[in-house]
Amino acid sequence: MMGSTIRRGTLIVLEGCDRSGKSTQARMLVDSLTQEGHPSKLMRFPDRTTTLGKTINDYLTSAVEMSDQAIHLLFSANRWEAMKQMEADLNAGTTLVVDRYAFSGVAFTAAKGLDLQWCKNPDTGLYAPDVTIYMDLPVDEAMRRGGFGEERYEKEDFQNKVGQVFMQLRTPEWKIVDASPSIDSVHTTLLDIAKTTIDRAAKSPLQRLQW
Ligand code: Z5A
Ligand code: MG
Repeated sequence: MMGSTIRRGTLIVLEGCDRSGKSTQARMLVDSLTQEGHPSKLMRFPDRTTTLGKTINDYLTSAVEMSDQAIHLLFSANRWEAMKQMEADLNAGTTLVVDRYAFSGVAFTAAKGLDLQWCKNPDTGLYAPDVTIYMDLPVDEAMRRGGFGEERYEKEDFQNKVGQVFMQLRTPEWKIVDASPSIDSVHTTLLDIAKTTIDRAAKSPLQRLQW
């Protein structure tokens, strides 16, 4: 049969500090892309629904304690356990909009003072995003949004450190988006980035994360 090759799906990652609107925007992006005829699926890390994810949730809600190294590896393993399904979805032409990924993994652990390269190693070889969108929001503005302060890492000093590591991880390919305008306005910006990336990504093979 000729001309029936399926365009691969695109891997779109949303990163950023707490309350920058990642989850809100990831949901809206999947809805708009789907409506515009791009099959899309929402994913989030940590995925708290798996066995590993339940332990991560217990850690985040301070129900259990764990060493910094052990929890770091669990967050990474929680991504690795999703890779098979992600590969299947992308090969079937489904675009994945991922709410946090390996960059959060590194930023949160390195902010505790652990070696940056050590933090990167377990996530090396994961599928690399076709685009990483960084939602940029000053921490004091984030704190005025709903829900801040209920989980382990939701403290101003720590969030500032996390933001500094994110800026060390950024590459010229990252899209830095001002997350302070209205939800609809940020959505318009993200949809534009997503559609441009979908057009471009179909022409190139999926990469692995090397850092
Ligand atoms: N973590 C880690 O340590 N290692 C890892 O490998 C990974 C994660 C993957 C839980 O993550 C914690 O795990 C997280 C990092 C760590 N800890 N911290 N901090 P999570 O993703 O499950 O966290 P979350 O509970 O979803 O919160 P969040 O991601 O920080 O929030 P968000 O998704 O960026 O924001 P939101 O839920 O879309 O919006 C927050 C509020 O602001 C909400 O009331 C919205 O209605 C409002 N909002 C959103 N956009 C706007 C605009 N534009 N204007 C005004 N108000 C807005
Ligand atoms: Mg979220």
